[in-house]
Amino acid sequence: MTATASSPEGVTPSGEDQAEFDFSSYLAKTRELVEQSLDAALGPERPESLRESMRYSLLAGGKRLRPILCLAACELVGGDASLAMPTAVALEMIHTMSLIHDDLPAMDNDDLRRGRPTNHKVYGDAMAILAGDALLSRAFEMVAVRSEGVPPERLLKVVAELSLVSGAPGLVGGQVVDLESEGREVDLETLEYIHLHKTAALLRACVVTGALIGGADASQVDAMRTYANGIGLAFQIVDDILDVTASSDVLGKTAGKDLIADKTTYPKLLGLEPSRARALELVAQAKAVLEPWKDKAQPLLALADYVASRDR
Ligand code: GRG
Repeated sequence: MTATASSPEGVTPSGEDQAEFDFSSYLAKTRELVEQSLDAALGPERPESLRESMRYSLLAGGKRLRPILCLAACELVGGDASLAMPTAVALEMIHTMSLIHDDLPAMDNDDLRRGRPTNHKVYGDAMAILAGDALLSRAFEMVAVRSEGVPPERLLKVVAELSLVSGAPGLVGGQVVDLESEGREVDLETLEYIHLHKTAALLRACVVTGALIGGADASQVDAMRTYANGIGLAFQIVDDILDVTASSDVLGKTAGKDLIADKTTYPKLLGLEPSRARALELVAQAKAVLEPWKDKAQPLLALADYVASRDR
């Protein structure tokens, strides 16, 4: 079995073992499979300088939450997670390219990402832009060309989902409103708009595409959208909290950036404790959507808790 086709099969326990679901070993095993598939995904890129810049950011670690969500959603609806691996890799490519572009001087102007200098600090602005562009194109290639065994009508829906999330209705739209809001008073509605687009949209695409590949029906896909909106906003609230409570060393990115950039955040609008309470409430709502799946939902339930309790 090639690395790209590696399956987290056997990672999710079945039958009686479900009650003793071991999340940390699930996370470690699935992450390892994702790392192998990411490493195998970037082969033939030329010129070498571009390949190096793409690999620098794609293989820089990170929690790999997005691909794991995709694989877990595929298994939730009874699919074979190995068939979702190319899409899981594509989602991490889109996430990584968004981080590279977000860190550029023209945007958040950050020097540190995933515990190392940002892409443009090492390779220059032009190469960072191009490496991001190439990762985005490669993501679509992964889905359209490298997803053997997935019915084409499912792949078409996956491509549609990824196109929407990458563009104005998703990350780009959220980023524009975020940039335009810097230094301004922002209300809760605008803040939620930014984060539903910048952050929750990609998490939504992860579980929706995973479920589509696994053969989900329309109501199951809707449940995934609701789940992801909840964990997506919770993820961002926790991100805002960590920006003020954690160190750059632990985060692997510059802490305290939101204050410096004069950004409106959940702690600034609501206060720290109410922000924590809101994140927990959103996670509880997300988990409630998974009730019909009972024990099969254990990975996604645990991932929702992880989003709220993470420390980096
Ligand atoms: C997708 C075409 C296209 C353009 C991107 C720059 C941009 C447009 C959007 C910005 C999106 C962005 C950087 C959102 C922030 C999301 C976020 C909270 C990232 C941190 O995610 P983690 O903590 O990071 O999962 P790791 O490093 O663990 O993967």
